[in-house]
Amino acid sequence: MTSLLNFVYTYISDIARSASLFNTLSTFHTSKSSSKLSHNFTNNNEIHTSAARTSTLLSTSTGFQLNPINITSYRLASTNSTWNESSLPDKIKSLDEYKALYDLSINDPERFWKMAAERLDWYRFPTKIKNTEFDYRTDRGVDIKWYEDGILNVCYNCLDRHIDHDSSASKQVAVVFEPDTPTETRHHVTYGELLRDVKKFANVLKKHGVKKGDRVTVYMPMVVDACVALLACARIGAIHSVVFGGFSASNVAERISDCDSTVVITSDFGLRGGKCSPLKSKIDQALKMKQCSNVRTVLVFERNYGNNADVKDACSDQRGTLEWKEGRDFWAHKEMETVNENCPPEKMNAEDPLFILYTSGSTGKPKGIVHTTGGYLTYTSLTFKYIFDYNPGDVYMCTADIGWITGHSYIIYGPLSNRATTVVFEGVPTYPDVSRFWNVVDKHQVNIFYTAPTAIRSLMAHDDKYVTKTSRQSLRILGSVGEPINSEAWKWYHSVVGDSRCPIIDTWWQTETGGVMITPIANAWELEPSSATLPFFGIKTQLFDKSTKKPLTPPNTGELCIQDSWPGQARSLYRNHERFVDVYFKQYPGYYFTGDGCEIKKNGYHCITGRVDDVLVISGHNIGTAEVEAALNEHAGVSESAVVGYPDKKKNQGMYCFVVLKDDTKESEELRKDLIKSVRNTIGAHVNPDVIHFTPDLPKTRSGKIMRRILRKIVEPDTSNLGDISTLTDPSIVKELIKKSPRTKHS
Ligand code: 6R9
Repeated sequence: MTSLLNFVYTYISDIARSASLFNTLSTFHTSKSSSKLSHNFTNNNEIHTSAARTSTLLSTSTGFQLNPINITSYRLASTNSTWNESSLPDKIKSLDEYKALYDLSINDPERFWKMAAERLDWYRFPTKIKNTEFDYRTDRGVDIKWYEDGILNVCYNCLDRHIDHDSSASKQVAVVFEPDTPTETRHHVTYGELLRDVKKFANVLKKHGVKKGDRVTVYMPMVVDACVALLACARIGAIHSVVFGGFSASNVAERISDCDSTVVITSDFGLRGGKCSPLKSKIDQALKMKQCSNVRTVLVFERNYGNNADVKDACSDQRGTLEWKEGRDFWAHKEMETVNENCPPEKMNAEDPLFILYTSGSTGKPKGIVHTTGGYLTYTSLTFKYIFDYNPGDVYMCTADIGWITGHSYIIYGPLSNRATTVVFEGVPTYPDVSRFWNVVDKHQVNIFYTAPTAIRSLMAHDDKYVTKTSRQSLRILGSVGEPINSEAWKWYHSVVGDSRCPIIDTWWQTETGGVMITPIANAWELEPSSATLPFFGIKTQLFDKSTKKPLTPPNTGELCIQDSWPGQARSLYRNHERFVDVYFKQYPGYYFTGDGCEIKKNGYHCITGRVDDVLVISGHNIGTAEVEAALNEHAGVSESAVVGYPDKKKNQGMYCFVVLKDDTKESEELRKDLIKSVRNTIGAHVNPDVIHFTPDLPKTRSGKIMRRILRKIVEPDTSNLGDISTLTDPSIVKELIKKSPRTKHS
């Protein structure tokens, strides 16, 4: 802790020296947690800051942006300032500074991304920065290389180098572990301790024959050992493939065999919301399947309660039943006792793969997204630092699971490469009650909090008192990722959770993009509810018309593409470059196709409208389901909704709305009519929901995304083949929906 404080003080005095701001230091010390930045909503939902900002030192020194943004077209009007420095700034303080650097990043990407790479430590600094081709019609075809002759190690950059540069880093907390049961004794892990465990575990992997380039499947709960597993792979150059702990045995088997892993890292159990999840048994089941016959080693971390005799062990019934295959299964902690602590990091080429992460595709066969070493780390490291305005000493918490890209990029690699303190949260937002997030924020004095709209919507369905009874004074920045955040949820997050004082950083990106692409930069410019605002450095967006395939000039709405490569992007699909090109580069030759719709407004702000395949065509009108959902969610009684189409001879498609009501709202015919009316009022009289189906819940994937594929099948109706529903949080909801659907009854 002392070192943390030292860090903060050193930092403050550095800033103070450069900005001659000694007189504001006391304000900073005392007001960091109590300062107010008040936002007023105007009629058009724009937010203007009305009070002088005191919550961060730099804003105090520069003054906050009080004027509306002066961008008249999508191409940001150039500024008078150009970037003449030889390195990147520590933070982005204003829209002008952003514009100067943005111009540079687009006009001279080599120079910009060279400066970004200088933030990392390299064994050999690259002489070639960018070498990329997006056009599949060229002889070269789609081919993406960044820093191709550079040599570095990701684990070294996340751990060793902080200690090598400043020995006090070894005592700084790297990971704060918040267990599922709040009363379980938590342990904080310092950079020194994490490095020691990673080195040992890396030696365990080596002992079991894992070499550079080998694939290792990781199937772990949200515990510190998961970070150890990933960083150990990175240290020795093994390619990790994390499979989310909620996936079924057959899903894991499919992913183990697709990338041909011979080693699996797991845990005996996992805990979520007080329930025990038998991870090791699921691996046992998976490995009995023929396609996994190549797996020769399973390394098992132990999840126990240590000295917490007072905590009920939710796994106690199952502990005695663990299967153990001698010669294949090994306890990680025992193996770690047999190896030494010395494990030099492997020297990796910048384009060597770092990991594979499977994401769902439209065909049902998962896509093994491949990310590489140098570009990925440069990008996640820079985005983390700028977007969240991370200051030394800040405590940062992201509620994602390491099974998803957000967990990879913004729990582990982005934060640790910046010497941040990152919270690993094992639990769920609603256990033991719906105050959990905010209690954790208070307990660990979290300054930056990053979560998903689905969590926000589920929490706002309950009484505000579950939030307001907590302090949350430590919070400075709130982030959102994963889906469009409707303006009601945005406003609730901003005003109730953030006490109208924390900017909402709505970050748009994808597994394929590696890191955040369109986003506000904390405190640099004004926000609008439901807008991810502006592209990050090096990201040039382009809209296209879906039917004519012609480029559109903003302000406009269309299909979102990216014009040129950025270092964090996926290089390919594992052993399937052809599918990579087909899915992302064939629709609009020369562009990366995101699959998302987007509106770019007059001021250049981007609003993601949802997946483009989520568009209904009703009586000749294109209607984004996300738009209808937003309208339904605006209604005071609605917690959440999902809209899908079904075939209709007259109108082409009919509109079917699944609606989850808030705790205190009862379904009624009157409410049904009211909802239809408000959709018509909000979007237009051409938008008429045909069916309103009230339901207590929606079928969701473990990462919180609504599984529309299943909803579509229910309303078509074609319920004979629903496909795999084992990845849902609660598969039983599907039966309920089928039973109650007027379309299944009458079919
Ligand atoms: C990081 C992540 C990617 C898809 C993406 C889009 C949706 C993510 C969003 C958002 C609107 C945001 N999405 N962030 N939509 N606003 N801020 O979620 O990756 O799981 O691959 O999902 O999620 O549709 O295309 P991934």
